[in-house]
Amino acid sequence: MPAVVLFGAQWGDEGKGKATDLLGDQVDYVVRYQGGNNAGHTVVIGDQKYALHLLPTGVLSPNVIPVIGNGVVVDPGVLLSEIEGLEARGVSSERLLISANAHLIMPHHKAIDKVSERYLGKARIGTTGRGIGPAYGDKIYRMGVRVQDLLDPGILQKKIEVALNEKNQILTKIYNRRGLDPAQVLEEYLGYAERLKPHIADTSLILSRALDEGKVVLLEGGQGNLLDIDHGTYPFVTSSSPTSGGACSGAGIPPTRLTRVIGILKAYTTRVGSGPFPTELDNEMGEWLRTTGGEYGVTTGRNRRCGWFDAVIARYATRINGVTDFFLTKLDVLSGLERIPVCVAYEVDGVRHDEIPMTQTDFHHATPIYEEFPGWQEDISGAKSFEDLPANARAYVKALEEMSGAPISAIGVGPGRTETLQLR
Ligand code: 2SA
Ligand code: GDP
Ligand code: MG
Repeated sequence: MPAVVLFGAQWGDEGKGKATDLLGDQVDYVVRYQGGNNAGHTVVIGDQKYALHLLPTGVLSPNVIPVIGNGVVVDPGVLLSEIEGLEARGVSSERLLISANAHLIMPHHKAIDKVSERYLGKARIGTTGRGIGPAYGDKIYRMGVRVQDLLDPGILQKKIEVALNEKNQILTKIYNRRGLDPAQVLEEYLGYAERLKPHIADTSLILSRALDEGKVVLLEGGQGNLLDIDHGTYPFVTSSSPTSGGACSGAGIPPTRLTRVIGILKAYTTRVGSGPFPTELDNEMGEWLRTTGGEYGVTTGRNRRCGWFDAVIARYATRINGVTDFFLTKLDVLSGLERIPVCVAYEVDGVRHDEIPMTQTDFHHATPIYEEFPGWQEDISGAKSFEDLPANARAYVKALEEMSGAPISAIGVGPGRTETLQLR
C-alpha cells in the first residue's frame, strides 16, 4: 500500500482528522499537502481531544513521521505554539519534517486577509483570516518567502524588504491601516528560524526514498473538494488544491505512486464561509443538525451551515479525485429522524441537472431534487459491525454508496477512534 490520499469529499470538516488517525498504525508517514492553519482536524483518543491545525495528524501516532509538504503555507509562530501545546500534553513533534519549499505566511498576509474581507462586506468569502489567500497569492506571483529562506538571513531580509515595500503601500494607502516594520518582522522570523531549523528538509526526496523502501505514505488533505481553487465553488474556495491531484504536487510525489484515494464523506453536508450550498437548511432542522453534530468551526468557532446529503457533489468528488473508496462519517448524528431526504439531482430554471451545473450562476440557483429515506430511532454509537445497524440505516448507507459511485469501506458512528465500522 504505497502512497494513499485521504481528502475531504464535500466542503471540509467531514472527519478527516479521525480517519487519518485511524490509519495511523498502518502507515509510516503522514503528509499535509496543502492549506495551512485554516484547517481544523479533530482527533479523539480515549478522553483526550486534539484539534490540529498545521501539524499532520500523524504526529499523534508515535511510529509515524509527520511531514509538512511543499504545498502547505506555514505560519511559523502558529506552528511553534501548536508544537508547544502538544508537548505540554506529552506529544512529541521531534520527528516532524517541514519541506524547504513550503511557503511562509507573513504578518502582512494576515493583515491583508482580514482587512480585505472587511472591505468586501456582503461579498466576502468568509475566510478564516489566517492569511492563507494572500500567502498563496504571493507564491503564484513569485514573491513568496519560503521555509528555506529562514536558513539564509541575507535573503530573508531582502525578501521581507521587497514584500513590505509593496504591501505597506496596500495596507496604508488602500486600506488605511498601519504599515509593518521590516526590521521587526525580520527579527521575529529569525527567532522562528532558530527553532525550526532542525525540522527543515527535502521532503520530496525523503518520501521518494521511503516509497522505494516499501514504506507507506498517507497524504492528508485539508478542507475539501468543493473548496478546491480549480474544482470548487470559485470564488468561495480556499486558495489551494485539496484534491488528489493537489496531493501529488503538494507532496512532490508522482501520480503513478498513488494506489488508493480515500474520500471522506459526511452522512449529511456542512459548509463554513460564504458560497452556494443547494441542500442548506436555514431553519430549525439545520439548527438541529448543527447542535446534534457539533458543527462549529475548529479553527474559528463559527457556526457551520448544515444541510442534507448531496449525492451530486459526492459523485463529483468521485470523478475529480478518482476515489477508490469512501469513509462515511457521522452516521450516528442522523439517528432519531423520521425521514432523511437525500439530494439526487438539481433543478435549474425547470431543467434537471444530474451533474454540477457548468456555471456558478446556475449552481447558485440550483434547487435540490430529493429522494426520501426512512430513518431509524436507535442509538447506533455502540454498533460494532455493519450488521449491528438498524435495517433503515443499512439501506441509507447502501443508497449513498450506490449514488456516490465508489464503495464505502468504513462508517463512523461516533468521534472516538473505536467508533468505526470496517466494511472491507
Ligand atoms: P481560507 O481561510 O482562505 O482558507 O478561507 C476560504 C474558504 O475556505 C473555507 N475553509 C474551511 N472550511 C471548512 N473547514 C475549515 N477549517 C476549519 C474547521 C474552519 C473554521 O475545521 O472548522 O474553524 O472556521 C476551513 N478552512 C478554510 C473558509 O470557510 C472559506 O469559505
Ligand atoms: P476535519 O476537518 O475533516 O478533520 O473534521 P473536523 O474535525 O473539522 O470536524 C469533524 C467533527 O466530527 C469532529 O468534531 C470529530 O471529532 C467529529 N467526528 C468525526 N467522525 C465522527 C463520527 O463518525 N461521528 C460523530 N458523532 N462525530 C465524528
Ligand atoms: Mg475541520
